[in-house]
Amino acid sequence: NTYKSYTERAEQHPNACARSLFELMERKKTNLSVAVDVTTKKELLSIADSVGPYVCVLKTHIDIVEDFDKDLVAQLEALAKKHDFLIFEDRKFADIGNTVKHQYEKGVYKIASWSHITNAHTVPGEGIIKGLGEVGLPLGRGLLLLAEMSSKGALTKGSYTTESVEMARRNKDFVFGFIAQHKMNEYPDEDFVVMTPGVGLDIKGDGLGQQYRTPHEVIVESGCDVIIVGRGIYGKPDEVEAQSKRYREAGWNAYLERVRMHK
Ligand code: UP6
Repeated sequence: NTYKSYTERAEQHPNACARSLFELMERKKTNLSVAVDVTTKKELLSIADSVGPYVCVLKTHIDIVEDFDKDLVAQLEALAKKHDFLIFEDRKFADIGNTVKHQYEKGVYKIASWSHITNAHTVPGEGIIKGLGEVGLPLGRGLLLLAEMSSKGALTKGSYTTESVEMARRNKDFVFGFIAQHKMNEYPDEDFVVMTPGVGLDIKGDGLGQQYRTPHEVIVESGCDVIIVGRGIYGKPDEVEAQSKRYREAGWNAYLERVRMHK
């Protein structure tokens, strides 16, 4: 399934969240997700509005925003409608099921109420998926599992990764894919979405362990589906739009090449 078109994958996907993502990617001709890791409401909204036309998913770290308020969420939701993108709060939940359930639904951020997609580490075991699912499933939300991280020395490898994939297989109603560095589909009937951070065209790392690969490496060579780009896009404030166009084109061309190669 990795090598089919996003349209074909949308048509046959059992998970509603994956279906709407694939449809949206084809409609807007983009497999780009921008990670907007800025610390003020004003910057977050301004970047979201600039990159909006070029992305399928806007990725947030809502807990780094110094002046977070309910209005920020309302405005993000309005931008998601205006530009037709999904919101992905990159919360990386990592606790027992009962705790993450509250972290997802309650507290200051009420993530489940506005974020279409969120993600979780698998280190606590499957209870984390069950806990998050109690909140997210009735709302039609989707979950990604962190099967592999992009950073140097990450422990997410070997049996950790393969067992994470097994957990996803057992929870396909809620889990529709992974944060990972290569495709995870192994059987003809399975179609996990792989969203991949650690993507950059100009540099190889950041001095704090991050490692970058190109959209071509990620999409064509490794079979991932969505490229996640942060500082490569918002790093130079006067180039946000130009860089979004550049990464969108690089990601989309890589996807077209992959579909052509496997026809
Ligand atoms: N991210 C990674 N690697 C992972 C998982 N998540 O970098 O394995 C997230 C970071 C950041 C974004 O939390 O929001 O992806 C990458 O940003 P960058 O492109 O500026 O490095």
